[in-house]
Amino acid sequence: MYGLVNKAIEDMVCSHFGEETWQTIKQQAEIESDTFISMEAYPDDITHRLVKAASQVLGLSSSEIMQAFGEYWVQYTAQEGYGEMLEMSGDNLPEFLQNLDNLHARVGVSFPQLKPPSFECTDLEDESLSLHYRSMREGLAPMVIGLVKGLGARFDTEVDVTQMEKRSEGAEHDTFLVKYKPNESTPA
Ligand code: 1MF
Repeated sequence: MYGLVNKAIEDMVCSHFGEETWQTIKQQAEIESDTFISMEAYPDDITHRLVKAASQVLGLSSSEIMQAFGEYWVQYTAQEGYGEMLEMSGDNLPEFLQNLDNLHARVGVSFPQLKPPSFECTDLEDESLSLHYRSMREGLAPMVIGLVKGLGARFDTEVDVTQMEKRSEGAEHDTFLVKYKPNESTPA
């Protein structure tokens, strides 16, 4: 994945646990390079090693770390140069989810080594939808749960995500039931 992903993991760990903990995690993951370059494509193995090492050092499950990372990614990319792109992708949670394939198509034009996942929305109701996630990568479903929660925070929307079908258990792809409720607070 692009170095931006590994940089986001670094930023998340450093902001919560400090630079020293990050160095320990990097060492445990046997990462040689001092810094990641956002626009360089790295082997997925690097990211997986970082998640595994973070899980060992912090005493959290890999799935907890990936979920936290998904939530973090939404705010991190918003402040690291992709704010405008995110703004163009929708004003609310269901709209944003329906525009994700377009977002990845736009990123993919400039960065050809992107391996974009696909997100398809079906069964659209007032307060729920089914989200179908298809990816060239395996094992990232917990991150998707975090990503949707991160979008909930972005749009001030209460969200509940339940995984209905798991590729890891033989399904053709991962499916999530997303229930949401915008917070209709009236500004003063
Ligand atoms: O292949 C990739 O390197 C890759 C990296 C990140 C593919 C997708 C993504 C984003 N995606 C990660 C989880 C799924 C991965 C998978 O299944 O293969 C999260 C998608 C997402 C979901 C909900 C809400 C927001 C989301 O992401 C917004 C987004 C997506 C891509 C980028 C930024 C924000 C992006 C921008 C530039 C990139 C890479 C990704 O690469 C750079 C960076 C700096 C300079 C040059 C290229």
